Parts: sequence; C-alpha cells; structure tokens
Amino acid sequence: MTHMNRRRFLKASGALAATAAASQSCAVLGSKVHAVRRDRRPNVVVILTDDQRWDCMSCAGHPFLKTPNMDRLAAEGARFANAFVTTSLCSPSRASMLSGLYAHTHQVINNFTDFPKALASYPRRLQEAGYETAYIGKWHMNEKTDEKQPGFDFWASHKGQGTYYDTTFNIEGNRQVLKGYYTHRVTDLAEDWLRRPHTRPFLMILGHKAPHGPFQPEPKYEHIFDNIKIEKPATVNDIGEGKPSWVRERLATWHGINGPLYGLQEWDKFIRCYLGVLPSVDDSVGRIYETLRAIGQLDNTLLIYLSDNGFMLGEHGGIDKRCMYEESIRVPLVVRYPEWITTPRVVNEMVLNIDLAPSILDLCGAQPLGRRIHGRSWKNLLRGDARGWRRSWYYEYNYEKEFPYTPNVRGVRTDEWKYIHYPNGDGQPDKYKAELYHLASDPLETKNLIDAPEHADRVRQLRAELLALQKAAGGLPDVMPVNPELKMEMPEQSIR
Ligand SMILES: [Ca+2]
Repeated sequence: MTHMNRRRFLKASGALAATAAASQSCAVLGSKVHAVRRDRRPNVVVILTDDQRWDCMSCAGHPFLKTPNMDRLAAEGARFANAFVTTSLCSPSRASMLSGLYAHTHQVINNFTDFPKALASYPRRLQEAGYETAYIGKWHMNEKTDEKQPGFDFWASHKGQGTYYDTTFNIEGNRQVLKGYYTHRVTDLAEDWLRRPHTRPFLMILGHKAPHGPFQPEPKYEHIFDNIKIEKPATVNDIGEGKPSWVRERLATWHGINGPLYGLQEWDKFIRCYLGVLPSVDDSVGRIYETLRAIGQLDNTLLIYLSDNGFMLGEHGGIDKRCMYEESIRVPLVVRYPEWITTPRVVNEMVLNIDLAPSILDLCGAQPLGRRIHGRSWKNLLRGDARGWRRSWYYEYNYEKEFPYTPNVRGVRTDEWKYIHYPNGDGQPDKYKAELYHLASDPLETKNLIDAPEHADRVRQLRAELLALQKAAGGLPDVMPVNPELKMEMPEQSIR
C-alpha cells in the first residue's frame, strides 16, 4: 500500500486517530502485506475437492495414503467423522453446499444445470455483509459456462471438468491457458489472491479438480504407491441376490469394476492413480495454511476442507458415486478455527452438505439464509454441544440419462439403520429390490434385511420417516424421471 493510499484508507475508515503502532505496522509490513484490518469477523477459506471419499486422509484411517496437511487441520480443529451428502453427484451437491437446500428445491439436479442466478447463497450473504469474495478453481455447475457467478468479487474458473494439465481459465474475463498441473496452478491463484491487501474480511473458495477422474498424478507422485499391494475391497463381490439387480447389471459399464476403468484397464493402476492425485492436494492445503500464516490471518480464518461427494473404489462392484452406499455418500469434512474450536475434537453426529452454508454464516455472524433452508448450523457441535441434533436424514438421486447406470434413488439413514429404494418415478411398484441395512452391526452393507419378516415393522417405520423428512423439506410430491431404463453403453467422450 502506498503512502497516499494508506492515508486515504485510514481517513476513509475513520481511523486517522489510529495509534502510532498501527501506522507503524503498515510501514513495517510495507508492500508485502496488507492493510490494517480492524474488522475481527473471521475470514472464510473453503477448500473443496471433487470425488474424494471420506477415508482418503490419513487422519480418517487410510492405511497408506499420507496427508499430513489435512491431518494438521484435523489435529488443530474438528474432523467430522460422519459427514454426508444429500445427493452424491458433483453439481447438485455443490449447489446444496452454497444454498443450504436439497436438490429438489435448488433444482440443480444434474451436472448440466446452472446454479440459479437469483438463489441466495452463503457467498452472496457474505458479500452483502461486506466480505471480499473469491472463487478459484473448479465450479462445475453447467458444463458449458465459465462465466463469473453471483456472489463473487473475484472469479477464476473454467468450463466443465477442466483437465489435470493446461486448463483454460476465465480469470476476471480474460481467458487464458494456465500451463502446468491443475492443483498447483489453482493454488498459485489462491495464494496470489490471499496476499492481496485485504481491508475487509474475505471468503475464498478453492475448488480442486482432484481426485476426479480420469486421474493423472503429477510425475512427483506417479510411482509413490508402486510397491504397495493394492487389494480389492472386502465387498467387491457383494453383488448377489441380496442386492438389487442394477448392481450386477452395471459391472461391465463405465461405473463398474469390469468396465474400462476410465481407460486405465488395470485395477491396481486405477487405484494408484486415484490416490496418486491426492498428495498434490495435500501440498496445496499446506501452502494455503502457510500463506494464511504469512499474512497474519491463520487463526482468524475459518478454514474448511471437504469434498462434493464420495466415491466407490470397488465396493459392491462399483466405481462411482450416485448410489446411497456409504462409500458414495460419506465425505471428508475438517474445520479449523481456533477462535471457536478451543478443544480439537472428532465430531460423530451426522452432518450434511446442506449444513455448510448455515454453519459458515452462523460462525461469521452474518444474516442467515432464512428458515426455509434445509441445512442446520453445526457451530455448537464444534464445542461438543449436540443437543437436539438430527437423528435421521434422507437422500435423493435422480437418474441421469448421460450416465444411465444408476436408477432413481431415495433413502433414509439414521445413526443405526439405512433404508434404500429405487422408485420408477411413475408411482408403479419399484422394479429393483429395496435394501435395509443395520449399519450398527453391518457397516459394510452386505446383509440386506429387506425381506426379513422380523424387520417388517422397521421397514414400515423407515418408509414413514422418509416421507416425513421429504414433507418437511418440501420434497413432496416427489418428482423424478419416469421409468429410467438403465443402459450399458459407454458415456459420450466429451463428458467422461
Ligand atoms: Ca464430484
């Protein structure tokens, strides 16, 4: 900040009488840093990965993937051990995070729909409250646009999925190829933006491409798992009569273990590549952490790390998300904010993607999104207060014709039980077998109890709970594609 600018700033902020110390800190920090900031509302930095399953962090128990920077956030903050998405698909989940709403309400029900221009979101609320806001990296709502979205002062994103190398970004209206590895390039942009002078609290969302397929580790990490024996999961062959038939039917598709495995063909390679893009993300987390420290804002920043959905790595024969099995719906969620999280902890209550927006606004003391949103603030869970927290929630996924290997899904999950069914969308009896799992004794979901007479009451209860939850969320009548016919052909090249 130049001398004149500093004078103008101090005058504008009514701080000409500011202490000599403050003035001195400006002089000392000089052009390297940073305007004097008296607004003590927290900054917000959200790091969002794409398709990272919940257990792909060493702090969540991964047997050989090392994520020291993610682990540090968890050790210094809170890790949610039971974080879920209400729709396990990129765009619907991203829209739910921004708006606090289920997909049936925000209407981004597939990967090809814009986030509605008029819809309230936490970035808009923070912008209205005087925050400087930035979106950097993968946005991925509507494959065909890279236009700046409402709620952001700074915009650096791209169309669709982007690529691991040389993605064309729209940076504040200038389209340019950022040569090099995606994860590093978006981190460069994020660092640059954080190091700008900030006179107000800021929000920055950093959207990574990784570990979305087709995975491409950078050379540094390409061979780090070569000496590790890659096992298939214990449930890879759990595709028998206990499961609905679509689970078997899709084995040879783009989303099954017997398909082309994103063109990698070999199972070991597939797993090594998926995991091999994550150390770069972990490095990025470390760089963001160090940058916040360097600008003196680390402890005054609500730093959140999460993923937009989970991912099956061979469980029940699948290599996708969309369905309601645990590996698909669970996501990592870590929060660091020492000014509120005074005791680091693991939170075990079930939290959802729709809780992100109300939680951020709550922690920032900003105007909430209103009583009609579906998510709830987990602020008090960060201090161990779980009074009145949810004991059940429901899941919705609508069949996508572009990826026609998963039917419509509706289900309900409690701490102990899960009920899933596959409606046709026309009110006729379901074509696929429904599922009931006692998660407390069968966490891998291998014993479908749906036909067990002793559980008939349980099924009735859970069906009623599903309807009650849908009703409470304005999800009835429940509209979805009618009679989805699953297809087994490969998807179009352009959207793979
Ligand atoms: Ca995703």
